[in-house]
This record gives sequence, structure tokens and C-alpha cells, in this order.
Amino acid sequence: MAVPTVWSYGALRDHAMYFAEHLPIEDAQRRVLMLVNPGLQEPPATVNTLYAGIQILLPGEQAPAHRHTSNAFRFVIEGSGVYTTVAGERVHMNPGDLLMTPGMQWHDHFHPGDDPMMWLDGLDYPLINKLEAGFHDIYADEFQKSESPDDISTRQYIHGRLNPTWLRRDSPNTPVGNYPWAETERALAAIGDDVDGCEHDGVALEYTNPLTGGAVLPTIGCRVHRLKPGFAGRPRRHTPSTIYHVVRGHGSTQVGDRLLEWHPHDVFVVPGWASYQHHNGAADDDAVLFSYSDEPVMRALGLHREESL
Ligand code: 1HN
Repeated sequence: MAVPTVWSYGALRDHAMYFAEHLPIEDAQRRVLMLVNPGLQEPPATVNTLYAGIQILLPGEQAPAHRHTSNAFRFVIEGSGVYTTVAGERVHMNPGDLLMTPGMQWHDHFHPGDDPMMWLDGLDYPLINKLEAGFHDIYADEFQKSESPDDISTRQYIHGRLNPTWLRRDSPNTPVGNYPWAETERALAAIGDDVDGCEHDGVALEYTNPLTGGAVLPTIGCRVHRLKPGFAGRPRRHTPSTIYHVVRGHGSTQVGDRLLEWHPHDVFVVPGWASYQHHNGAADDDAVLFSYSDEPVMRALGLHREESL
């Protein structure tokens, strides 16, 4: 059973750097530190249905192309310069960007920049494996060729409410390649202090599929939360299991009987049906959290349930 856990970025970063120095990318294909929940070691998972991993890519390195049924996304932590090629399109990565790799789309990563780059990988592998639907293919060549204009799937949908009419597709996945951090900041700034937001989750915005208004992936919903200075959330519990990543600020979240203290870039989890209560630890600074959960699965199965405490 998943237990409330926090992983400190300082320790993760040191491990990732050590790993990058000692394990050639050619041997690893991907260098990912999986954040294994102490209550979910075999098979390993971060919460019941989802994984979180910290991936590191060094300047000059390439992670070769593959695809899998598992849906994935990346949330960039530090560095710049990397682009990931997803289904033939190069998608550039900068801190705070949320990039999509829906199931069965070929993807490889290349780092032409100057500094190590690290990001959070989110995947639904634990769910897909439990469903015995995990398939994985290796690309015939090592890397994909660029087949469309760079970042076009981001640029075509960047407005969010003005969408290309010629691209309506019947897909359970968002057509957006990247939700850039600059746009996320703009959305939070546009709201400012004029609303209180949610009494549990703060000013919480969901990243949506612009064609449906629904979640970005069939199994994973993503959000950004602004906890105003001094924010003290009201406790609640819900059936979705949630993984949080701290974008900036510091604070704590009481999860069941554990108090999880968090700082920039830490990762922590709120297991399904565990009570949680967020606190922004600063009286005059925002705390900003990114979160993802299996809420779309709970809703699709009629299992979504929540309770204010
Ligand atoms: C994967 O394919 C990636 O493509 C990252 O970057 C993390 C964790 C488990 C299984 C596959 C990637 C992964 C992964």
C-alpha cells in the first residue's frame, strides 16, 4: 500500500549526477531514478497507478527512440537545450514546461546544449502493467528524423481557445506537445489575487486537451497550484492518488499522520483516500506546485469520490 513520502531534490540531484558520471547513456538508453514508494516495492511504483522518475541527460547525449503503451509526460526541472522528438516532431524543453508523450508515440531525446538537464518523468506503467497491457517497441533506427516543423503541435494550440479546424482528431490524448511554463505563469498572473480558488488545493488550474476540455491523457490528469502566501488548506481526501512536484516555495503537507515538509523541486505523494492538507510555509511568497493523478481513471470507472474533512 502506498505510504505518504517525500523525496528531497538535493539527494535526488546528487544521485542523478553520480549516475550520469558512472553509467554511459549507451548502456542505459534512459537514465531515470525511479521514486519507489516504501510501501510499493514489488512491483515498484510511486503510487498505486503511477510512476515518478528523475531523468538526467548530459550535453551531447542522445537517448534512442522507442515507444510503449504506457502514457508519459515530462515536467522540466533544470537545464535547457534538450529537445525530445515525439512522432517525428522536435519539441524543445525549458524549465517548468510540461511535455506529452502519449502511448505508442515514438520518442527520443537529444541534448545539444551546455549543462546537464533534469526532468521529472510521469508514467502510468503500474496501471498498464496491472492491466497486462504493457507493450514496448524499439525503433528501427536509433533516432527519428524530423518530419514536421519544430514545436508545431505547441504553436498551433498555444492560444487554447482558438484551435485549428483542420486537425480535429478522435484521440483520447491532448494534441498539444508542450505546455510551456511561460503560458502557465501567464494564466496564474491573469487571475492574480482576484479569486480565492479552492479551499483545499489553492488556485489550482488543470492542463486540458484544448479539443475536449478534458484531461491531457486518458489515465493522467495534470495541474498547477498556486498556494498564496500563508495559505492553509482545508483537509480532504479523494480516491485519486496524487504525485506533487514543488516548482517554487516551501511548505508542508499533512498526509494522514505524516507531516511532509517540502522545498523547491522535491517530490511528494498523497496516496488515494489519504487525508491531506497543504500549507504554504512563507508569509510573503507564493508556493507553486505541479501535480498529477489518476483522476481520469477514477472518473471513467465511476470511482471518483471526495470528502472534505
Ligand atoms: C521511458 O521510456 C522514459 O522515454 C522515461 O524518457 C522513464 C520509466 C519507465 C519506463 C519507461 C523516456 C521511463 C520510461
